[in-house]
Amino acid sequence: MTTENSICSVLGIKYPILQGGMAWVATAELAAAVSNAGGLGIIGAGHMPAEALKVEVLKAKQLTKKPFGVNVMLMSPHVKEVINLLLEEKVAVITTGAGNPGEYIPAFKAIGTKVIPVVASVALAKRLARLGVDALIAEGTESGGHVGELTTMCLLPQIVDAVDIPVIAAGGIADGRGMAAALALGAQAVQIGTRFVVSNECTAHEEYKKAIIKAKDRSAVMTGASTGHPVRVLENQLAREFMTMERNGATVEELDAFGAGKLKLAARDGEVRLGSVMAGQCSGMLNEIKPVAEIIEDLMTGLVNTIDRLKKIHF
Ligand code: TUI
Repeated sequence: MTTENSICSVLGIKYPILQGGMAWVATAELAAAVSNAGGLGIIGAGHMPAEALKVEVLKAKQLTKKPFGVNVMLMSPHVKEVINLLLEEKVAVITTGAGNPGEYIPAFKAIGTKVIPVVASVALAKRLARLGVDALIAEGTESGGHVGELTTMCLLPQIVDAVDIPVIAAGGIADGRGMAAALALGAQAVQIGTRFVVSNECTAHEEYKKAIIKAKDRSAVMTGASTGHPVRVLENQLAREFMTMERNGATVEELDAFGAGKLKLAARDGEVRLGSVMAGQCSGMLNEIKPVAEIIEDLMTGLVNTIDRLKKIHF
């Protein structure tokens, strides 16, 4: 099975699989397991202060000698100090989410760190490609957490056609069939979040993992569309209360205050009724918790089998 392609050589990885940098969920343990298994593990910085993130980065450096990345949430109040820490620690790959990382690109480029922003629109993809980013992650609304409006199926080919740099597909991909579909649409690699949450190495609370395993096709719903910060979560008491507040005309400030701290409550404390269980629409197809290495093996075997099946179709 040879899957070496240009994004793999740029990132120094064996398989074209990046693990989503999920806040409160993607810790050093998960990131290192993914990197050790041949993908690119990514620590989710979320709203962490720089000192806390430094602990995670140093832990990941202990747990793997392979490259790994950090996802920077650009809405974080600590974003400036987090960027400085990542420059100091010379983390190999930075992905960014929930904003425009333009002002930080020159400093990372200067030290050879690969910068890969997550985008949910063609306009931002074009703007960032012009600024010299190394690749882009086109994230469809199927993803968990903070999302855009377009589906992976429609967003991905439009971004592939609009830029000359490698594009990584995210949103709705949880098995080899999804990987094949993403590659068919022009992606060079995939970024996978929810599938890696339900792994042995993920340090999220067991109740969070169980909620994903229990989820059905329509369990992942979008909240917060009225605040301009749409967030996909598994439906629970919190999601229902949030949607009721939205319907009753709550202000953005009220909704933001209500949502604060709820992801930690679910992911760390295991409060999956009153916490925010961010997860993608693919949750319904996930039925078991497995080691990361097996997940990656399944993805690659499924990818190869799908391509073989497609090759046998004749028209
Ligand atoms: O960032 C994500 N997903 C996230 S961040 C997160 S942390 C959080 N915690 C509590 C409430 C809300 C979030 C959980 N999940 N994905 C990457 C992503 N970025 N998706 C969409 C975007 C995006 C959206 C708008 C990127 C840029 C953008 O516009 C920037 C501009 O200037 O046009």
